Amino acid sequence: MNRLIVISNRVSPPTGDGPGNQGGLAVALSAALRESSGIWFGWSGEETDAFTGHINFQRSYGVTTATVDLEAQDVEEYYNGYANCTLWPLFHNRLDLAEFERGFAGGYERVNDRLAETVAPLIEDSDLIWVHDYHLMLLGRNLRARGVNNRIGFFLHIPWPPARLLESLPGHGELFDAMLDYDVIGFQSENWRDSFIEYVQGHTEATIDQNGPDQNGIISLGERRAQIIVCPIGIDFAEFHEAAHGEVARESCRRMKRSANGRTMIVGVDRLDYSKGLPERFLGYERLLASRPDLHGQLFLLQIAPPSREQVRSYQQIRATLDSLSGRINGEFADAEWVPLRYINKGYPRDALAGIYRASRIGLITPLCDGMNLVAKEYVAAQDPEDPGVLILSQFAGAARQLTDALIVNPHSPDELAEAIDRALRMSKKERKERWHSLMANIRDEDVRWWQECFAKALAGSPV
Ligand code: GDG
Repeated sequence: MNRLIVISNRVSPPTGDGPGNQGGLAVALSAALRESSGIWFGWSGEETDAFTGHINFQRSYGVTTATVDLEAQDVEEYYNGYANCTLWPLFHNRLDLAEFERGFAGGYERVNDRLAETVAPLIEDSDLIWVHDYHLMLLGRNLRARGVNNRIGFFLHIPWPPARLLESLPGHGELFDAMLDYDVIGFQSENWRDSFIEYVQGHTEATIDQNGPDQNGIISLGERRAQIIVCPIGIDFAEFHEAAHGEVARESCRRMKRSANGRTMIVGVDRLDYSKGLPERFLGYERLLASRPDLHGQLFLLQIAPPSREQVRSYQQIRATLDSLSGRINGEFADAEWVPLRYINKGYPRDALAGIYRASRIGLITPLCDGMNLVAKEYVAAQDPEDPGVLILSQFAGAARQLTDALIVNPHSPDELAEAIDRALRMSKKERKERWHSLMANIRDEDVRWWQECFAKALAGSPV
């Protein structure tokens, strides 16, 4: 078995916490790293006065991690700047929020180069290298420049934007060209793959051969060839299922039901991010309350939204918008005995979250643009098979391509959201069970280990 080197912006080694308290990605990558005696390399999350490239090696639960500190300027330009203020908004269709600062692009190039310089000496000839996400799109190129000829794969966790949007990015051609230094490029869904191919066809000299066995395509430019794969990430089904049946989840479910006091509960769980469609979700819920006074006092929406990227202005703005919208909705509709919207800016342990999902009749997951969306899958996995809830899912989440038996909605339309909630409230138990069984089959079969194996196979050069 070849040794695996995983490279990602941040490293999250196993913590040894109980079932359900480690994210699925960390669990899947840790298992693969453990089995191949691999290394997980990335930024430590810490700042240092001057970059030294000193690597801090640690071992936890059989996984070796190697992390480096970055300079404050690196963090500002590469992470807060190019990753979070340029690429993230642009790749999530928010050109209006994207900032195109040369300093950010310079910082991104510098950090991708520094990380390549630091990790290159750790790489041995037969290692397979798996680079993750939009923070590190140039890393493969920088490794090649240092003579690394190993197979290197890249997986994009977020969407690839439509070509007409990517065109707005200064230096988009170089960014794309650097992608061809990867042997494998993985996307979460066919939609993002198609946008990538649209860009290749309309803006580059590269050619695409889509006649291979997997139909996704091989992109060639000169001597370079990159295989495209679609490989949707899943959850750690077995572990999440166990967590959902554990004592913490059961107690959290009981407490939520007690607190609901007979009212129907709708749940949303999202990092507080403008891509997740939270204002639009609140407006759809408000539309329902405005048009259906008979529902007042009968239901409530619990929105859990732990703050994220608080240094970035657009995140401060979305938080202020939501504070004001939630205040308006509760001000208008609440009475002394009922609050229609419970809006919470803190996170919960994952096993407690599983209990909250289970107590909720409806999972309302309506991002405006999302690479995949794992909350949708967790919600389904946590349901009671005898009385499952209904998943309402945005058509713009990568997950919508797999979870076709959810109620699929356009998250921009308050009327469609209100109608979908009404339909979910009225759905018979028989229909709920049928839909849930079909959703579960996908979530169980295409779990995070399936995803990891699917990518690893392509990376090893085997047919997917
Ligand atoms: C990116 C892409 C893609 C949320 N609140 C709490 C909590 N969470 C956990 C959820 C879930 C995870 O965070 C969020 O994952 P998502 O997939 O929904 O979204 P992103 O963070 O934007 O992730 C996305 C993903 O990468 C993987 O490829 O699916 O499209 O944007 O697991 O449960 N966890 C805990 N408490 C909370 O309050 N413990």
